[in-house]
Amino acid sequence: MVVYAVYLTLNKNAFECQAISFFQFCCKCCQKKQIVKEEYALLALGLSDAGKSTLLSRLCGEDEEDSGPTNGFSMKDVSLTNAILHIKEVGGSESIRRYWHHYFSGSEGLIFVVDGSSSDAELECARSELQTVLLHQDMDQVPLLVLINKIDTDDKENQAKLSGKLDIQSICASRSFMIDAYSLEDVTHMKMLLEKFVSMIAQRANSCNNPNLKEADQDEDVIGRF
Ligand SMILES: Nc1nc2c(ncn2[C@@H]2O[C@H](COP(=O)(O)OP(=O)(O)OP(=O)(O)O)[C@@H](O)[C@H]2O)c(=O)[nH]1
Ligand SMILES: [Mg+2]
Repeated sequence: MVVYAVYLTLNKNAFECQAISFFQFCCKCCQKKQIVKEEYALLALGLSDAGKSTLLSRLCGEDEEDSGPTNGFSMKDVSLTNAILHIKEVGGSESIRRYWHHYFSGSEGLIFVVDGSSSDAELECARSELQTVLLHQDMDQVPLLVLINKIDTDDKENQAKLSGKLDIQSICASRSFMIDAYSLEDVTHMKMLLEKFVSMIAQRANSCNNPNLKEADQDEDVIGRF
Protein backbone atom coordinates (compact mmCIF):
# COMPACT_ATOMS: atom_id res chain seq x y z
CA MET A 1 0.00 0.00 0.00
CA VAL A 2 2.81 2.43 1.07
CA VAL A 3 4.85 1.39 -1.99
CA TYR A 4 1.82 1.99 -4.19
CA ALA A 5 1.28 5.49 -2.65
CA VAL A 6 4.93 6.34 -3.24
CA TYR A 7 4.62 5.05 -6.81
CA LEU A 8 1.56 7.25 -7.43
CA THR A 9 3.26 10.31 -5.89
CA LEU A 10 6.31 9.84 -8.08
CA ASN A 11 4.34 9.06 -11.20
CA LYS A 12 1.91 11.96 -11.72
CA ASN A 13 0.43 10.47 -14.92
CA ALA A 14 -0.41 7.19 -13.22
CA PHE A 15 -2.12 9.11 -10.42
CA GLU A 16 -4.21 11.09 -12.90
CA CYS A 17 -5.24 7.88 -14.73
CA GLN A 18 -6.32 6.29 -11.44
CA ALA A 19 -8.32 9.41 -10.52
CA ILE A 20 -10.09 9.44 -13.90
CA SER A 21 -10.94 5.71 -13.64
CA PHE A 22 -12.32 6.22 -10.15
CA PHE A 23 -14.42 9.18 -11.39
CA GLN A 24 -15.78 7.08 -14.30
CA PHE A 25 -16.61 4.23 -11.88
CA CYS A 26 -18.60 6.63 -9.66
CA CYS A 27 -20.50 8.00 -12.68
CA LYS A 28 -21.47 4.47 -13.77
CA CYS A 29 -22.74 3.62 -10.27
CA CYS A 30 -24.88 6.79 -10.20
CA GLN A 31 -26.29 6.07 -13.67
CA LYS A 32 -27.28 2.55 -12.62
CA LYS A 33 -29.28 3.94 -9.68
CA GLN A 34 -31.21 6.42 -11.85
CA ILE A 35 -34.66 5.14 -12.80
CA VAL A 36 -35.61 6.32 -16.25
CA LYS A 37 -39.27 7.37 -16.11
CA GLU A 38 -41.51 7.60 -19.14
CA GLU A 39 -43.08 11.02 -19.65
CA TYR A 40 -46.69 11.59 -20.70
CA ALA A 41 -48.62 14.66 -21.83
CA LEU A 42 -52.09 14.60 -20.28
CA LEU A 43 -55.03 16.97 -20.50
CA ALA A 44 -57.29 17.73 -17.49
CA LEU A 45 -60.79 18.95 -18.24
CA GLY A 46 -64.09 19.25 -16.42
CA LEU A 47 -66.71 21.88 -15.65
CA SER A 48 -65.75 24.95 -13.64
CA ASP A 49 -65.38 24.24 -9.89
CA ALA A 50 -65.09 20.49 -10.54
CA GLY A 51 -61.78 20.49 -8.64
CA LYS A 52 -59.08 20.16 -11.33
CA SER A 53 -56.67 22.79 -9.95
CA THR A 54 -57.11 21.53 -6.39
CA LEU A 55 -56.43 17.93 -7.46
CA LEU A 56 -53.27 18.88 -9.38
CA SER A 57 -51.94 21.07 -6.56
CA ARG A 58 -52.46 18.23 -4.08
CA LEU A 59 -50.69 15.76 -6.39
CA CYS A 60 -47.73 18.17 -6.58
CA GLY A 61 -47.64 18.47 -2.78
CA GLU A 62 -48.49 22.17 -2.89
CA ASP A 63 -50.43 23.89 -0.12
CA GLU A 64 -53.30 24.83 -2.32
CA GLU A 65 -54.99 28.03 -1.31
CA ASP A 66 -58.25 28.43 -3.22
CA SER A 67 -56.64 29.97 -6.28
CA GLY A 68 -59.95 30.74 -7.96
CA PRO A 69 -61.08 29.70 -11.43
CA THR A 70 -58.42 28.94 -14.04
CA ASN A 71 -58.54 31.57 -16.74
CA GLY A 72 -57.05 29.92 -19.81
CA PHE A 73 -54.80 27.02 -18.85
CA SER A 74 -52.11 25.98 -16.39
CA MET A 75 -49.39 23.30 -16.46
CA LYS A 76 -48.29 21.00 -13.66
CA ASP A 77 -45.69 18.22 -13.57
CA VAL A 78 -46.67 15.26 -11.42
CA SER A 79 -44.05 12.67 -10.52
CA LEU A 80 -45.19 9.06 -10.04
CA THR A 81 -43.15 5.95 -9.30
CA ASN A 82 -43.48 4.78 -12.91
CA ALA A 83 -43.75 8.07 -14.85
CA ILE A 84 -43.67 11.82 -15.01
CA LEU A 85 -46.92 13.44 -16.09
CA HIS A 86 -47.06 16.83 -17.73
CA ILE A 87 -50.67 17.77 -17.07
CA LYS A 88 -52.33 20.71 -18.78
CA GLU A 89 -55.47 21.94 -17.05
CA VAL A 90 -57.86 24.09 -19.05
CA GLY A 91 -60.47 26.18 -17.22
CA GLY A 92 -64.01 24.80 -17.29
CA SER A 93 -66.15 27.93 -17.40
CA GLU A 94 -68.64 28.15 -20.25
CA SER A 95 -66.66 30.91 -21.99
CA ILE A 96 -63.44 28.79 -21.98
CA ARG A 97 -65.06 25.46 -22.90
CA ARG A 98 -65.57 26.60 -26.47
CA TYR A 99 -61.75 26.84 -26.79
CA TRP A 100 -61.01 23.41 -25.27
CA HIS A 101 -60.39 21.89 -28.70
CA HIS A 102 -57.28 24.08 -29.14
CA TYR A 103 -55.60 22.04 -26.38
CA PHE A 104 -56.46 18.53 -27.62
CA SER A 105 -53.59 17.90 -30.01
CA GLY A 106 -50.72 15.83 -28.59
CA SER A 107 -52.66 14.62 -25.52
CA GLU A 108 -51.80 11.02 -24.63
CA GLY A 109 -54.55 10.73 -22.04
CA LEU A 110 -57.55 12.71 -20.80
CA ILE A 111 -58.42 13.23 -17.13
CA PHE A 112 -62.02 14.40 -16.75
CA VAL A 113 -62.87 15.64 -13.26
CA VAL A 114 -66.49 15.54 -12.08
CA ASP A 115 -67.95 17.16 -8.96
CA GLY A 116 -69.88 14.27 -7.39
CA SER A 117 -72.13 16.68 -5.49
CA SER A 118 -73.47 18.17 -8.76
CA SER A 119 -77.16 18.36 -9.55
CA ASP A 120 -78.58 16.12 -12.27
CA ALA A 121 -78.57 19.07 -14.67
CA GLU A 122 -74.86 19.74 -13.98
CA LEU A 123 -74.02 16.06 -14.41
CA GLU A 124 -75.85 16.05 -17.73
CA CYS A 125 -73.86 19.13 -18.78
CA ALA A 126 -70.59 17.39 -17.80
CA ARG A 127 -71.61 14.24 -19.71
CA SER A 128 -72.51 16.21 -22.81
CA GLU A 129 -69.25 18.24 -22.73
CA LEU A 130 -67.23 15.05 -22.29
CA GLN A 131 -69.01 13.42 -25.20
CA THR A 132 -68.21 16.42 -27.42
CA VAL A 133 -64.54 16.19 -26.43
CA LEU A 134 -64.37 12.45 -27.16
CA LEU A 135 -65.94 12.91 -30.58
CA HIS A 136 -63.20 15.33 -31.67
CA GLN A 137 -60.78 13.81 -34.17
CA ASP A 138 -57.71 14.84 -32.11
CA MET A 139 -59.06 12.82 -29.16
CA ASP A 140 -59.80 9.68 -31.14
CA GLN A 141 -59.07 6.62 -28.93
CA VAL A 142 -57.18 8.77 -26.38
CA PRO A 143 -57.55 6.86 -23.05
CA LEU A 144 -59.89 8.46 -20.51
CA LEU A 145 -59.75 8.66 -16.71
CA VAL A 146 -62.92 10.01 -15.09
CA LEU A 147 -62.28 11.17 -11.52
CA ILE A 148 -65.19 11.93 -9.23
CA ASN A 149 -64.66 13.97 -6.06
CA LYS A 150 -66.60 15.61 -3.22
CA ILE A 151 -68.29 12.30 -2.35
CA ASP A 152 -67.70 9.54 0.16
CA THR A 153 -65.15 7.27 -1.53
CA ASP A 154 -66.62 4.24 0.32
CA ASP A 155 -70.16 4.88 -0.90
CA LYS A 156 -70.08 2.46 -3.83
CA GLU A 157 -73.83 2.68 -4.39
CA ASN A 158 -73.72 6.45 -4.92
CA GLN A 159 -70.62 6.10 -7.10
CA ALA A 160 -72.36 3.55 -9.31
CA LYS A 161 -75.38 5.89 -9.58
CA LEU A 162 -73.12 8.77 -10.70
CA SER A 163 -71.35 6.52 -13.16
CA GLY A 164 -74.74 5.54 -14.61
CA LYS A 165 -75.80 9.19 -14.97
CA LEU A 166 -72.58 10.02 -16.78
CA ASP A 167 -73.16 7.01 -19.04
CA ILE A 168 -69.41 6.74 -19.61
CA GLN A 169 -69.47 3.21 -20.95
CA SER A 170 -71.68 4.04 -23.92
CA ILE A 171 -69.96 7.32 -24.80
CA CYS A 172 -66.58 5.57 -24.69
CA ALA A 173 -67.53 2.68 -27.01
CA SER A 174 -64.21 0.92 -27.74
CA ARG A 175 -62.04 3.55 -26.01
CA SER A 176 -59.93 2.54 -22.98
CA PHE A 177 -61.28 4.19 -19.85
CA MET A 178 -61.26 4.13 -16.07
CA ILE A 179 -63.68 5.74 -13.66
CA ASP A 180 -63.12 6.13 -9.93
CA ALA A 181 -63.68 8.43 -6.97
CA TYR A 182 -60.95 10.12 -4.93
CA SER A 183 -60.56 12.01 -1.71
CA LEU A 184 -58.11 14.89 -1.35
CA GLU A 185 -57.07 13.33 1.96
CA ASP A 186 -55.69 10.25 0.23
CA VAL A 187 -52.89 11.34 -2.11
CA THR A 188 -51.49 7.80 -2.22
CA HIS A 189 -54.77 6.52 -3.68
CA MET A 190 -54.88 9.42 -6.15
CA LYS A 191 -51.36 8.59 -7.33
CA MET A 192 -52.21 4.88 -7.53
CA LEU A 193 -55.13 5.69 -9.87
CA LEU A 194 -52.80 7.75 -12.08
CA GLU A 195 -50.23 4.95 -12.14
CA LYS A 196 -52.93 2.51 -13.32
CA PHE A 197 -53.99 5.04 -15.93
CA VAL A 198 -50.41 5.40 -17.17
CA SER A 199 -50.17 1.61 -17.47
CA MET A 200 -53.39 1.70 -19.51
CA ILE A 201 -51.94 4.37 -21.83
CA ALA A 202 -48.72 2.37 -22.25
CA GLN A 203 -50.69 -0.82 -22.92
CA ARG A 204 -52.78 0.89 -25.60
CA ALA A 205 -49.64 2.30 -27.22
CA ASN A 206 -48.10 -1.19 -27.27
CA SER A 207 -51.21 -2.78 -28.74
CA CYS A 208 -51.34 -0.09 -31.45
CA ASN A 209 -47.74 -0.93 -32.35
CA ASN A 210 -48.48 -4.64 -32.19
CA PRO A 211 -52.03 -5.31 -33.51
CA ASN A 212 -51.82 -9.00 -32.43
CA LEU A 213 -52.08 -7.86 -28.81
CA LYS A 214 -55.22 -5.83 -29.45
CA GLU A 215 -57.76 -8.67 -29.15
CA ALA A 216 -56.25 -10.02 -25.94
CA ASP A 217 -56.26 -6.55 -24.35
CA GLN A 218 -59.91 -5.83 -25.05
CA ASP A 219 -61.27 -7.23 -21.73
CA GLU A 220 -58.66 -5.33 -19.71
CA ASP A 221 -59.78 -1.95 -21.04
CA VAL A 222 -62.30 -1.06 -18.38
CA ILE A 223 -60.46 -1.02 -15.07
CA GLY A 224 -61.17 0.81 -11.85
CA ARG A 225 -64.88 0.80 -12.64
CA PHE A 226 -67.17 1.03 -9.57
N1 LIG B 1 -64.96 19.11 -0.60
C1 LIG B 1 -64.17 19.20 -1.66
N2 LIG B 1 -63.96 20.41 -2.25
C2 LIG B 1 -63.14 20.47 -3.31
C3 LIG B 1 -62.50 19.31 -3.84
N3 LIG B 1 -61.77 19.67 -4.91
C4 LIG B 1 -61.95 20.99 -5.05
N4 LIG B 1 -62.76 21.49 -4.10
C5 LIG B 1 -63.20 22.90 -3.95
O1 LIG B 1 -63.92 23.23 -5.14
C6 LIG B 1 -63.66 24.56 -5.53
C7 LIG B 1 -63.21 24.61 -6.98
O2 LIG B 1 -61.98 23.95 -7.09
P1 LIG B 1 -60.96 24.21 -8.32
O3 LIG B 1 -59.89 23.20 -8.14
O4 LIG B 1 -60.58 25.63 -8.42
O5 LIG B 1 -61.89 23.84 -9.56
P2 LIG B 1 -61.48 23.82 -11.12
O6 LIG B 1 -62.05 22.58 -11.68
O7 LIG B 1 -60.02 24.00 -11.26
O8 LIG B 1 -62.29 25.05 -11.71
P3 LIG B 1 -61.93 25.93 -13.02
O9 LIG B 1 -60.48 26.26 -12.98
O10 LIG B 1 -62.82 27.14 -12.92
O11 LIG B 1 -62.31 25.11 -14.20
C8 LIG B 1 -62.63 25.11 -4.55
O12 LIG B 1 -63.31 25.87 -3.57
C9 LIG B 1 -62.03 23.86 -3.92
O13 LIG B 1 -61.59 24.10 -2.60
C10 LIG B 1 -62.75 18.04 -3.19
O14 LIG B 1 -62.24 16.99 -3.59
N5 LIG B 1 -63.57 18.05 -2.12
MG1 LIG C 1 -58.84 25.39 -12.22
